[in-house]
Amino acid sequence: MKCSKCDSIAIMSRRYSGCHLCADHFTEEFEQTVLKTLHRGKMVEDGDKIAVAVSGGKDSTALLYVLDKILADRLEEQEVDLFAITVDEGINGYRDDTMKLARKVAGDLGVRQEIVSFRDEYGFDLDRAVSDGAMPCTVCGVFRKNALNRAAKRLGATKVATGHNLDDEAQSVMMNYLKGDMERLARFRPRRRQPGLVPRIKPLREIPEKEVALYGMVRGFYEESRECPYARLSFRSDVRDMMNRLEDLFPGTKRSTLDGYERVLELADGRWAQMDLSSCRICGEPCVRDLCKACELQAKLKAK
Ligand code: Q46
Ligand code: ZN
Ligand code: ZN
Repeated sequence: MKCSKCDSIAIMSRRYSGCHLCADHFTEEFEQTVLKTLHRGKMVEDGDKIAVAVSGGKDSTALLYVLDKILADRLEEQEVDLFAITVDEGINGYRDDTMKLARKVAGDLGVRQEIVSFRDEYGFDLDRAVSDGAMPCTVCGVFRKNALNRAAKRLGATKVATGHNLDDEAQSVMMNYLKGDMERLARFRPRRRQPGLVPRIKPLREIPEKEVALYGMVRGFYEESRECPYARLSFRSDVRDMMNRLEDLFPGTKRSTLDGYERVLELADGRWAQMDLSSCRICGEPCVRDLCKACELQAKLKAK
């Protein structure tokens, strides 16, 4: 099959648009889409110090690679700065491999990297918390968010960039709809800054997961990594399977889920209140009540 833009052989096709692309046109389009996402969301401003959350998985390594590439001139001119933060949750038989990949990609690109671990920050490996009965993805999500924000502030970051792709975003929207969690759904797309919270940017949010993986393969840095052993235990995993099935049957479902959410947000503007966050009385991190989720969890785990 030929590329829709030139005579070369296509390496991918999109069922929802009928477009086929060769390797060169695919990478060009991928990088253009990321640039457009950055511009549209005014995600990167002069003077920004961007902390890229790099786990070593395919999304975050692609994110570090593509940001380093498309911001190359601005990095050279020192208009912006870019570094990696890797959080080691302590997941035996899984994290060691991805940590290696994270170190490799940061090293290859010459991007400095800060590593923080659950053990150092909270006194627990995730495996230990799970063996004490905790829900893995709940603990993981709460501690990781907290650790990233704390490390980003310590290192003077003005933005935290994460590798969430279109699939992740559509899943998150669907999960919050299914749970009826309107407050979380409103917070999912923050419209204002909250004190103490380094703003997050998601430059890959318009790109399907499969295309993020393909970008890594075409650019030659993709390495197959295992799935987290806890991944199948989460609600997200069921929603992911459901969305994948729907996407197979009705191509474009993931994109329309996200686009529909954006339209609902516009229509509901001002009706879904985004709470003012306060500061945790123990660690000072932003939170909804007087204790942040990380301190709450840490206390529960210590009590066990
Ligand atoms: S690493 Fe952590 Fe994921 Fe593993 S425990 Fe769940 S949240 S599945 S991205
Ligand atoms: Zn082409
Ligand atoms: Zn706290």
